[in-house]
Amino acid sequence: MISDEMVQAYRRDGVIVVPEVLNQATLARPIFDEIVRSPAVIDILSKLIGPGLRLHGSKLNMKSAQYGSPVEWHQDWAFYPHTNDDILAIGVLLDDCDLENGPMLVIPGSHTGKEVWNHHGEDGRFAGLIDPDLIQDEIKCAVPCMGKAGSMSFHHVRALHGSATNTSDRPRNLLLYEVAASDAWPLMGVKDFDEFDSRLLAGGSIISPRLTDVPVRMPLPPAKRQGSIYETQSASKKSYFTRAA
Ligand SMILES: O=C(O)CCC(=O)C(=O)O
Repeated sequence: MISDEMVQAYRRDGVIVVPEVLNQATLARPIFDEIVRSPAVIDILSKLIGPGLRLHGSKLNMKSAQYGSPVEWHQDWAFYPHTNDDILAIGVLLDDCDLENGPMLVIPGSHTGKEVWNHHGEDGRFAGLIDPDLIQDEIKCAVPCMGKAGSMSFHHVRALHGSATNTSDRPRNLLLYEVAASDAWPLMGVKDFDEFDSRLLAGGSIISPRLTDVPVRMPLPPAKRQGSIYETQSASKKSYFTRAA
């Protein structure tokens, strides 16, 4: 795994890169795939947006104790508009979550609006967040998604949400899966059809997307630092939540 030359290089340079300490199978963390494909989760998804289901994406939002960053108010729909909005995100609580460790805050009913909120900045580029001054009334209605570790929230792709800094002395780790009805096709396009279909969770391949009357603003031109939601939102001069010093 590590040669004598590498040991010497470490002693000489103080730094080395050891290739492939973990193999691809370990890195792929099949447990994450197993969770979203588990019968209990598929049963809930089928009732909410099924029967055909496709994983759009997944990520782990980690908020460390006394620090973990806020996520500014946004709709996931602004990031990945589709031909219809039968799409949701699952939030798997990996830690017990309460008001102090930065729960996700969701504004009930906000997913039914006729318009899509503007997520662009003054420079005309996608900013991944809504100007908080424009949604003061909505913010007052926000409810926290709290529970014991192992609980899961499911929020509609057009639901307005955000989350505050973790001010507690406990971590708050949230595993997110974005799941679409399999007949919802991403308006940004499908680059690799086989890869697209490999993400089917239930039902077969679909090549006739279902089009519904949904309000859309494309997330273009991309943000200056387009990347994770934290990077995408970082260009904005406005913020609602207070950051740790
Ligand atoms: O981590 C959170 O609390 C919010 C996550 C979120 O809204 C997102 O990543 O889209």
